[in-house]
Amino acid sequence: MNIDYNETIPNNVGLADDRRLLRALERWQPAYLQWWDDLGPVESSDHEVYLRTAISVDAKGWAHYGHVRMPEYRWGIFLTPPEENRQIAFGQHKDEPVWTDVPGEYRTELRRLIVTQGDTEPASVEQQRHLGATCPSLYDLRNLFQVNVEEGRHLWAMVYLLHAHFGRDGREEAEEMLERHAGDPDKPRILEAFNEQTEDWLSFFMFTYFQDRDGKFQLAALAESGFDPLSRTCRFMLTEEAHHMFVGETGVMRIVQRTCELMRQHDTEDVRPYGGIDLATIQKWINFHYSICLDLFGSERSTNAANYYSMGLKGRYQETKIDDDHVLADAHMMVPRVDGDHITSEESAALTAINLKLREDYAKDSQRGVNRFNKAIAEMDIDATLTLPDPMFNRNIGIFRDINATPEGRLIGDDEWQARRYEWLPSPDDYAFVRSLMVPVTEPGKMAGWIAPPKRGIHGRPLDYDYVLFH
Ligand code: BYC
Ligand code: FE
Ligand code: FE
Repeated sequence: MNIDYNETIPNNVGLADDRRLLRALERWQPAYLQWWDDLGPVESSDHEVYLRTAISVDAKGWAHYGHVRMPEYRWGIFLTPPEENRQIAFGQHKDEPVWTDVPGEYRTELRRLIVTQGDTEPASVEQQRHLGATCPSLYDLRNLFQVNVEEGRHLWAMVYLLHAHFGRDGREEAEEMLERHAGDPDKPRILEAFNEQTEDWLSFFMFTYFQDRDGKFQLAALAESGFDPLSRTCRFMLTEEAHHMFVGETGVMRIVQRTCELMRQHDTEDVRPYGGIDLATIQKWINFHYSICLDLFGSERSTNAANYYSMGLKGRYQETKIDDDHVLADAHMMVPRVDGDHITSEESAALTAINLKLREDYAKDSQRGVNRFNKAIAEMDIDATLTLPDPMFNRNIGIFRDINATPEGRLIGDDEWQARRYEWLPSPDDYAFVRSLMVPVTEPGKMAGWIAPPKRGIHGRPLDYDYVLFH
């Protein structure tokens, strides 16, 4: 299924045959471009960036690579091809044919899921807009912009669903996607972690490691949806998402490597005087980003999540590979419980614990990359490990929101939390230090001193390739 680039909106959904829909999207397009200009990557509109663009939805060779100005990027609408006779895999409509139109009785819930998903995409672009000014290399600058244009496309993916399937209120929601802004006190983004700032590259790599990974898990759960257009669009988004996580994991890995090199070279843990980011600081960034991302899964017990599941709108991670009845009427799961000054757990209906299940799958996936960081540290003969903080640490949503705990999971009082939280989370001084390292490096092939070079370039290009051309 190839994509027609002669269209103003590249797509594989037959837009040319639906004039009403095409006109509605063509009306939204200038507002999107204006938003990109106002709140996308700063002072970047003249750069020519070596970007990949989707030209087909086939797993093999979907991408074309070439230098493009970002405002001219071909944002489009791409769904994976429909699976013949696909059936709903879970919930009370299990085994019924999937819906190609919105089921009227679930319209509100479905719209809400799509809006929440869509809202995060432009939010991340807004959060990252200043990073270009302090890139550690051209290679990294290009990766930042690649992630940004694809998050922009993810917004298109959700806006298409709203326009195509939700009539007037869908169009209104699409407009509001460009009116809420990350960190705006009056019109903030919907989910809390999407209102934080991402002002340094350590934060960017943590963001793409942890927050884009929430994207991976949420998209995977929505890819199971009985609403087939949502499922198909999420399936294609997941192929793009893999690169975002590659950027995050290799970015953190390269910082860890550089830190370990400096530790060995100078025989000290305190590599700050040598322009490196000490492991203790990296750990604080992990503590912060992981804990705010756990909040993105919602409450451990959630009737919303139970409803989404029973209605067949949002499944579990890899739903069809799970060996159970996919209805969960009688299934149970242990859910933590705060009992005065200690934590116990209690049996809860698995249906209401759907968010917790997804969060636990996310935690396992997050841990795997951390293990790889630790392996690299050990291979450099350094006796240190990075860890994910306990799920009780620094939480604002769910069971643990009203308690304080250390990263090891020891409950503490408010006084101790106030006195010690900057032992665990980035302090203003830590931010100031990391920001002091953020000076732009834009000579092809050169790297900032706090990060190791990548193993290889993009799409077979050498490391000193002109990944971004400035004009
Ligand atoms: N912040 O039943 P509950 C991505 C609200 S990332 C603020 O516990 P539910 C990306 C909730 O709305 C993936 N509010 O939770 C990554 C509800 O409000 P009401 C994004 C929150 O609904 C990087 C109340 O609290 N996609 O793609 O089961 C770069 C009780 O809710 C939060 C999705 O999230 C929060 N953290 O689950 C770019 C998928 N958590 O009803 C992109 C779609 C909860 O009291 N969204 N609340 O008004 C969902 O599936 C669900 O909305 C959530 C929340 C999992 C987020
Ligand atoms: Fe995305
Ligand atoms: Fe992403």
